[in-house]
Amino acid sequence: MGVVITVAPTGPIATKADNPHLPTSPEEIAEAVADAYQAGASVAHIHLRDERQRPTADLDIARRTMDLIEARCPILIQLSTGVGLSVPFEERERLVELRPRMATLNPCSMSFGDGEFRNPPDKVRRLAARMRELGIKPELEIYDTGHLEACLRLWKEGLLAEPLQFSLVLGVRGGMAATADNLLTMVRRLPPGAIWQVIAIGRHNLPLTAMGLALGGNARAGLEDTLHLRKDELAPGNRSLVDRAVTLAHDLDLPLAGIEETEQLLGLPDRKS
Ligand code: KMH
Ligand code: ZN
Repeated sequence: MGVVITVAPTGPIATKADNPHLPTSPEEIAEAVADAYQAGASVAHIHLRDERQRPTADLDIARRTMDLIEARCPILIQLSTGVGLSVPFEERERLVELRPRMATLNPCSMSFGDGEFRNPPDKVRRLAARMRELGIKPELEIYDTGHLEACLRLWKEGLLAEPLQFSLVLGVRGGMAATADNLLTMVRRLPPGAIWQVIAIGRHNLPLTAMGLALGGNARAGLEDTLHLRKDELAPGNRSLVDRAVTLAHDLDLPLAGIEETEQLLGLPDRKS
């Protein structure tokens, strides 16, 4: 089985003031995603911004972004339901009504940098149930060991379809630190058959992404996770970060998963019929 590369072109916090290459409009995001697809990405993790670059769950902006991406390439769209720290859960969860193939599911509330990321248990359960109903594959973003336990409880309640797909998020202030030891701990704790990738934030992005690949995980790349290509050097766009992940996979002798293989690997319900 090949490695799934996910591009995460824009996150919930940084702006063009932090890196002028950050795509923020639907057109810029669609261009960055199409470019990443050409480089080898098969999944696009999407955050949206309004005209003032603020994170938004606006359904028109989301629809337009999805349409622009779909017009350019067949990459699998994973909408972020995390959206941004200031956006209420009720707005965030509505994004799944656009029926992306995948969407994030953040199982727990937590401190997040200088802010707070609110994911109350009853609302998480409601969102998981709705995603299951719509056949949308959850990407379970776990920032600590307790978040894994919360996901396993959802699974036992029948709210998550197999295979479970985890992102091990390391380096967010408020979540687990970006260390090799923490990554190994998390990988050891995953249930058999789980599919996973590393999301390593900031300067730990490169070594922990490489470790994740070497340990049998998938990889994520893009300006959501790091604005830099190397120390003191801003990434000149998402493509450079995706190229770097593709090179890592290639050097480790790992083939890339194309779209169909990714659909099979993740057990995505068929949408064509
Ligand atoms: N930037 C991630 C670590 C989501 O997309 O659902 C957190 C996040 C969550 O953006
Ligand atoms: Zn995200």
